[in-house]
Amino acid sequence: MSAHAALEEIGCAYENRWVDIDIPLAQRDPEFQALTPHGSVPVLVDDDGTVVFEGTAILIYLTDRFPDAHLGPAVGDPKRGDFLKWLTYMTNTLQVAMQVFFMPDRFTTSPDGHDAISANGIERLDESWRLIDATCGAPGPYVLGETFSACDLHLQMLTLWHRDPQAIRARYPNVKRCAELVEARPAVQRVMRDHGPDWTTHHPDYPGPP
Ligand SMILES: N[C@@H](CCC(=O)N[C@@H](CS)C(=O)NCC(=O)O)C(=O)O
Repeated sequence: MSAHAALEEIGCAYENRWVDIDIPLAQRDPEFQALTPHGSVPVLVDDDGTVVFEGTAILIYLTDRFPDAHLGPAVGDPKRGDFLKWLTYMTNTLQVAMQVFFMPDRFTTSPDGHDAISANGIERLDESWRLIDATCGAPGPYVLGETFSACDLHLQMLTLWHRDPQAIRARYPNVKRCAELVEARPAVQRVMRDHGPDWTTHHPDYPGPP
């Protein structure tokens, strides 16, 4: 959804193709499989044939490809480092904590112990959200401070990967403020409508924030 929101913010022409990830990888559209060997969405195909998978890589790619959209600091801007590090942190730490929680079987070869792995995922999630909350709070209101960027699109999306997004937001008030600012943007509202109305039913097993 964050990659899609970036395209809407940019206002360029694009075609959206939806992929059913509830079916096994081998049965997914062969064209999709050829584009993204690990089978995950999203994947972007640019007009010149460039293929980019990994959500945050797409955000960085689009930020650089469309500088006039101001989705993040350009190379040479002192804020560029913050932009890269927070996008990377969200994808390789916060999202991984979500995987530990939601998919414990991917983190052990044993059929036992899944509950303990998920419990660890919840702790890791809390750690990551607290860190991001502190960042959005000082100075805030955005991840990079006063300036909106693609980091905020990704952050807002990740707040929805919970059974009860409002509970997550109540626990991390600076994250809440940032997500609400993002959701006030017309481009994001259009994308959220496209992605469906009820995020809270996506992960019915998630017990809520720790
Ligand atoms: N590291 C990837 C992970 C994206 C991701 O978790 N995609 C999920 C849907 S939200 C997916 O495609 N899952 C299908 C699968 O793993 O088979 C990214 O950030 O783009």
